[in-house]
Amino acid sequence: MKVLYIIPNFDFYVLAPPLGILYLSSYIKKYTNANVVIVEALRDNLSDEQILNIIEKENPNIIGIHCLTAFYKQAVTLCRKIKSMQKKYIVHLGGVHPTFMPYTTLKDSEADFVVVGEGEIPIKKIIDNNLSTKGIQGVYTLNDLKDDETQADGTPVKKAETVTISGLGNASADFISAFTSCCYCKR
Ligand code: B12
Repeated sequence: MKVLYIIPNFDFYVLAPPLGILYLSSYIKKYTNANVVIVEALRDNLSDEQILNIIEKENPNIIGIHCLTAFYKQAVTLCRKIKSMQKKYIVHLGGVHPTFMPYTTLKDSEADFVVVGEGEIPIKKIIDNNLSTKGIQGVYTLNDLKDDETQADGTPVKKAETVTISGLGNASADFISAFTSCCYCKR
């Protein structure tokens, strides 16, 4: 099983390690037998066509696209391009924007599903279930939703289950931000 994550390219000047995707990658490697490939299109200034070539070469079982509002247009355009490739890949989006606008994101992107909230537990369950997303908390297809806040049965959209970070006990954290020396510099 191979999971391929993409950080889309957009017109931006700040480069930072993609912490969310790195969390997902570490979790998958620790708790499943799947391989992970990360395509850093922002760092490597890749065009969509170059990304599609990498996808063809890597031939992943499932593709995840990181999505903030700042590069929403690029993320949904890329997703639609992947969905129109000859091979039918399973594609999903996650991150801040799909978390608060899951229905709109699904409609705009034509993704198979979105993940609302933290992605670690949902992706592990999806891999364990042989890529079935049925009944996994925080995972939504268009059939599951009425709008951005309401599920098809009228109840509110629920976030994914939360990973408890070792050392923090049951305390909640809004974010964890970590910096090392610049890993993108060759010096
Ligand atoms: C630290 C931080 C930064 C750092 C980044 C450091 C780094 N190494 O990544 C810096 C200062 C560089 C930065 C820059 C920007 N940031 Co910032 N940042 C944050 C902050 C405080 C924490 C992010 C973080 O690392 N979280 C921890 C990781 C583990 O969580 P995560 O990234 O959310 O990922 C989890 C889930 O979202 C999900 N997930 C994420 N991606 C995917 C993909 C898939 C496929 C799946 C299934 C799940 C999934 O699973 C992950 C693991 O649980 C958040 C606020 C917050 N509380 O989250 C704002 C925040 C994300 N930033 C924000 C913004 C606007 C920006 C900028 C656009 C600002 C600007 N105009 O320049 C840039 C964009 C940079 C970029 N290239 O993307 C907004 C985004 C709002 C939005 N609607 O999208 C936030 C939410 C702050 C806010 N409230 O306004 N940021």
